[in-house]
Amino acid sequence: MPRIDNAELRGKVMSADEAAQLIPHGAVVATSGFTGAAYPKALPTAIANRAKDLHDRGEPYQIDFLTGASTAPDCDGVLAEADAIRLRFPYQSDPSMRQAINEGRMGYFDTHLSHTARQVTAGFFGKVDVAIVEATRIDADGNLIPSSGVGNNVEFLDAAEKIIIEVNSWQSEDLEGMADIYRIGAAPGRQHIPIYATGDRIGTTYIDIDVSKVVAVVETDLPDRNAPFKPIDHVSKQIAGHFLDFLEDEVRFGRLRYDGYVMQSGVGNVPNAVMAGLLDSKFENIQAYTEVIQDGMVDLIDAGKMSVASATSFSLSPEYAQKMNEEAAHYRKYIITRPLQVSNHPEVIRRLDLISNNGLIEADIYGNVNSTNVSGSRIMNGIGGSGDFTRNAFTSTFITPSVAKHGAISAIVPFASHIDHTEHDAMVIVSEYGYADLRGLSPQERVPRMIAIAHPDYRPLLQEYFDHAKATSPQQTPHDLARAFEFHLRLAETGSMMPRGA
Ligand code: 0RQ
Repeated sequence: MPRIDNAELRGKVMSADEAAQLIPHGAVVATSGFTGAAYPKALPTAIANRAKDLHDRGEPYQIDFLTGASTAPDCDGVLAEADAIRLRFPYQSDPSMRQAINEGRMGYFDTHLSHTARQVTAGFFGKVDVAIVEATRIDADGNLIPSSGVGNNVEFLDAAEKIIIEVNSWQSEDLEGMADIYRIGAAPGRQHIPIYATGDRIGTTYIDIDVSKVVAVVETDLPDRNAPFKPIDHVSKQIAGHFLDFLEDEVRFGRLRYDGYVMQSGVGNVPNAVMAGLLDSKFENIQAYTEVIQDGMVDLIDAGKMSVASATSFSLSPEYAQKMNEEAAHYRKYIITRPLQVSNHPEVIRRLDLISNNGLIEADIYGNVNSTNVSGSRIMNGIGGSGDFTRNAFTSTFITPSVAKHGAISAIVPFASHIDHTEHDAMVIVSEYGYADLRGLSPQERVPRMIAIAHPDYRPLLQEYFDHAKATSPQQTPHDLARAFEFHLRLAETGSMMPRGA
């Protein structure tokens, strides 16, 4: 089948450089792209080159850049390096972009991903001038067949004044049938989302668009650029082991069954180790209602352990992305890609009673969690979907090594220097020393559990802080505000949270 099956849109084919000329300085540009998959591959470089040329001539050129979530070096990376972005929204994880944000060269704001499409269509970021969306194919009616992710594409295409489509022939045509496109509608009169089980399909396999808004179609043949995972290290294995102990204990307490565990999983080394552990576990018919499909889920599907995985996009290593491409006709029996508003919707997450599992930067002794800002200031990535799932899960869990930077930083601190998930949302925290089950406990009852999963070197310091805070401020949540950030202050002054000579 031709990749561009619509005659009118075939007539709009042009080069990426020509299409970039249609995007003026100051434009609000909303694109596909979610965790290294399905992002536009040609336009970002063309826009970056345009920005560099204009900057060299002393002329301004910057756009506001809205996406589904993080993209890749050939999208977020090139645009950040060219200083081509004024404001970026939402989630990013690119090193060059992180640097530009933390150096103040670029504005950045992230929020719970389930809210982002609504915020954009409501005009929080001004009107959307151009949507740039990757598709695997355009059908005869001009509908888009999504590539390796859906993200905010539907709402961006609906909201934008102009549309540019990148048709990427690297993406398998067999991806057709994987997507389940459903518009959640608008209030007043918005209906419920009729997903009652993880694998329910409620929409179409394509995105219908207003063809008259399309100003350019650009043909590409370029791979998604996901970073490969690090090999699973000893600490990750230990954390995964404790997480699996937690699941086993949930079965013992009658809160979970070996059949039909519904998971959400953040991305990274430790979540991958958890999935590797599940391969050898007693759990069967595992289901994912999550944000991204990862290597570990593909392994679980291959092993017959996972029956269905629902997400908005892929976050696969290059090797697994290649495999997905080659065997998409097989995997689409197990995998559903949905609009971000649906994959992360609180209504469905609540209904499915799932167990969420995400990474963190630091947690404090009372269970407040920082996922985003190192020492309260330096952005790492963003909150992404972690809040959507943490707030609405049946049980929310977080996994973390007890220390970062070879022990110079403790992941358990007296007071989190930035709080993304409050003590009201965070329920279970897992490190290589065990799991702290905070459910049903008052703040002070939580402290010994949190200290028990801290690194042994930091436990006496945390205990001393708590004893001191309790003695000087014997209230519900004891704190001595003059000392609450002493770990962070010491880190800033000496490069380590550990006192000299300790
Ligand atoms: O940096 O590689 O330079 O050493 O942070 O840390 O331990 O490898 O863990 O990859 O799971 O990332 C919270 C960032 C954890 C991630 C965060 C440094 C550490 C290392 C990575 P180096 P690890 P992870 C759905 C879910 C928010 C979004 C989310 C995240 C690097 O999980 O972005 O959950 N979460 N989305 O050394 C200084 C500390 C640190 C620290 C770790 N306390 N201080 N540096 N690091 N702790 C997916 C989406 O929403 C798209």
